[in-house]
Amino acid sequence: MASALGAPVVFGHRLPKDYLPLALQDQDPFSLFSKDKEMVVLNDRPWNMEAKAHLLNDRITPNTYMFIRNNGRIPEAVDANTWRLTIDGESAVSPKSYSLHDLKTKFKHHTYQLTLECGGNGRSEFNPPAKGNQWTVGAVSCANWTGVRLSDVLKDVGVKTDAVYIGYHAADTHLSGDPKKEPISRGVPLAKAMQQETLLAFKMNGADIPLAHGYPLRLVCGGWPASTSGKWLNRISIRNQVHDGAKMGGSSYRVPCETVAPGSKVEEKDMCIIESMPVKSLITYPKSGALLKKGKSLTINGHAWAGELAVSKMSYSIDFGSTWQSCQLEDPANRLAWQHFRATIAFPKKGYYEIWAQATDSNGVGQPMVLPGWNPKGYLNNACHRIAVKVV
Ligand SMILES: Nc1nc2c(c(=O)[nH]1)N[C@H]1C(S)=C(S)[C@@H](COP(=O)(O)O)O[C@H]1N2
Ligand SMILES: [Mo]
Repeated sequence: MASALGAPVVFGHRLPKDYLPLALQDQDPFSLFSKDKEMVVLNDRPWNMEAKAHLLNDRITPNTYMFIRNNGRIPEAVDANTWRLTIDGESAVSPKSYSLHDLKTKFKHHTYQLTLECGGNGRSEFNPPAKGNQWTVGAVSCANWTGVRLSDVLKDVGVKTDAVYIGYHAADTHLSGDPKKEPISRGVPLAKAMQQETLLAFKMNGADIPLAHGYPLRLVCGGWPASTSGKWLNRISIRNQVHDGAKMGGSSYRVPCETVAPGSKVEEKDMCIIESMPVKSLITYPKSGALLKKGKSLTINGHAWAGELAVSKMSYSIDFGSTWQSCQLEDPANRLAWQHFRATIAFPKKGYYEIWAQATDSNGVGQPMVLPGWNPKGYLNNACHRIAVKVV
C-alpha cells in the first residue's frame, strides 16, 4: 500500500479491514493500468475493463486497449526475483519448483500472437439477462506473447500416463479476503496443455507483462476461453482427473451440453466445460456512426478468429444480410492468432446503412446473425458484429 501511495501509512495497522485509503480510491484506473481513456470500466471490485470495437484496430493489441478481467484482487508487491512456479499434482513424476531465471535459461523461448477472448464476451445481449460483467464486444485481444512451452516444462517434470488435465493456481486473492479461497483455478485437458503454442509467458508485446495482465508469469492458452490463461501463475498441477479448482464446476465457464430454451434451469450433470471458442469477428474500422461523402468508397477492416480452428471465409453485407460480398482475408501470423480482413465498399445512394460482418471457420461453420444458444451465465455470444454508416 505504501508503494502505491508513495508514503508509509503511519497508522495503517488501525485502518479497518476492507477500508481502502481515499488516496487509492481516487486513483483513476486508466492511469493505474495505462489504459486509454475510451476503455470502459465494468466493475472496480474486482477491476474489469473492456475495449470498444474501434479501439481494437491494431493488428497486435497494445496494453492500452487490452481488456482486463479479474475475479479477485490483483496481487500486491510481486517480486520477480523470488517468484517461483511449482509443478506438482497426482500425475507429476517428480514435482519441481522453478525460479523465473530457471524457466528463462533452461527452456527455449517461443513467441506467438494468441487470441484471448473472455468466455463471457457479448454477455450483455442475453435475454433473460445473465449475471456478471456485462461485456459488449471488447473482451478480446491478440497480443504477442513470449515464454517457454508448457509442454517443455511438463516433460522436464515428467507426466504420468494417467494424466488427463492440468490446473493452474495463482497469486491473486479472493475478494472475501479469505486466504484459503482461490478466486479462480482453472485448467485445460493435457492435449491442449501440450500444444506448441501453449505458453508460460513472461513477456507481452516484447516487454514485461503489465501487472494487471499477470506479471511476472502467466499461462496463455490461445483460442480457448481466456479464463484458462491463468495470470500471476505460481503453480500448475498435473491432474489424473478433470481439474476441480475454483470456477471449474456449476455454471462457471460451462454451458448446457444440449441447447435449452432461454431461462431454463439446467442440472449440473447436463453442463459441459467450454473448450475452443466459436468463430467470431469484429469490424474495427471505421468506428460505428461514421459519415461518408456520397460517391466515396469506404475501406473497412477488422479481425476474425475461430478458437482452435482457422477462419476460412469473411463476408460483409450492407443490406441487412440479404446479400453478401467477400472480404480479403489474411492468413494468421501463426495458429491461434486472429486474422485481419478488409473490404472496399461502394454505397448506391445517400442514406443510412449498416455493415454486417460474418466469419466462417475451416469446418464451414459461420457466425449466427442473432444471439446463439442461451445459457445461464451468458457465454459464447458470437453473433455477427455490425456498425452504422451514414452516406451524406
Ligand atoms: N489468476 C487469475 N487468472 C486469470 C483471471 C483471474 O481472475 N485470476 N481471470 C481469467 C479470465 S476470466 C480472463 S477472461 C482472462 C483475462 O485476461 P486479461 O485480464 O489479461 O485480459 O484472465 C484469466 N486469468
Ligand atoms: Mo473470462
